Amino acid sequence: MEDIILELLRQEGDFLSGEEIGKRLHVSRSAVWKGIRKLREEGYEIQAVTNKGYCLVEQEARYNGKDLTAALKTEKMGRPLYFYEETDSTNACIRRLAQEGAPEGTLAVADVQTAGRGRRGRAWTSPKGSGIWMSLLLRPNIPPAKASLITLLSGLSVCKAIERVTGLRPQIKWPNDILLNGKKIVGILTEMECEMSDIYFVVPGIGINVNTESFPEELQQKATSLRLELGHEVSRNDLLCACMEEIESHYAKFEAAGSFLPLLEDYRKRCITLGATVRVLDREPFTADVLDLTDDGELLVRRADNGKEQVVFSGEVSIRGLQV
Ligand code: BTX
Repeated sequence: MEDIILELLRQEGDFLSGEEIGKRLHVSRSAVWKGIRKLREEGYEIQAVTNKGYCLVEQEARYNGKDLTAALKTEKMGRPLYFYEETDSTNACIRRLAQEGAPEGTLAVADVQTAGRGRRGRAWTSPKGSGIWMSLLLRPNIPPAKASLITLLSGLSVCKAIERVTGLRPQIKWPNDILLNGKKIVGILTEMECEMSDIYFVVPGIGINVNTESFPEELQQKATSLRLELGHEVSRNDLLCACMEEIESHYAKFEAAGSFLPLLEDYRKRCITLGATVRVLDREPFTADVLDLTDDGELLVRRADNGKEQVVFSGEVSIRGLQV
């Protein structure tokens, strides 16, 4: 109830009487009063004036479930949004919600993760109050072999959201890292549950270093944040909402085409791996030149040892001269 009252007061931007709020929401004045009290307890400043009613004293949006949901402009992505002050890993939250039947677009956001995960059992540093740690629930109608395209789609979307909100021009290191000045600013861990031919759900887990002021020693050469690059803070609310908008529009194109083709050119433009010499960290690692991206978002490379062309589907690729 209090969420709707907050939204109503926000939209009004002026005084609304208790009676009017009650009428619009079809509830009693005492239910309105209880809602107002709850909002005040949560820290919202609401002015009350006899004969005029209630007015929300405009405050900067806070990083919580209510303010984020109110700011979202999407139809599907981020709805509903579950906000955790602290959790182990938002990917684990979404897996639990997915198994309970949550709809596509459900988003889990945490202010701090105590067990943030990277790929292959690595840890993802997710300190409090500084980053966007979020996981999205998708139920795409594609074969499991194509699920890795969701990583590319998420990476491209986050990259464009960062461009839009900050004016910076990050680059994508295939398949899942976003870099600024050669350091990692975003990591994406995509997990899925499927059977032979069907995907039950895919979970892109996205970690963005937004306002991190400093990193632990071992990450200082590899990691950076938007704040460190720009010299000022960035609104996590604005950036999260922009990410959801970009994912929504890219996902719609991807689903309509049934392929990554409509997004390929945009991805190519930002992909730092194209044209680079890389080390493919396969079971038997090899060095290769990257020639192109295939229509399915795989890397086409020429091996240095035998000169043969080969497609690299997934896995770890390090770029010569880069620490990440
Ligand atoms: P990755 O395996 O590619 O990268 C992990 C490596 O990145 C670590 O071994 C470390 O060297 C470095 N690293 C750790 N923390 C950071 C950081 N904050 N910034 C830059 N570099 C770092 C990347 O895995 C995938 C990360 C996904 C994180 C999201 S957060 C929301 C969701 N929940 C969850 O548990 N994981 C995802």
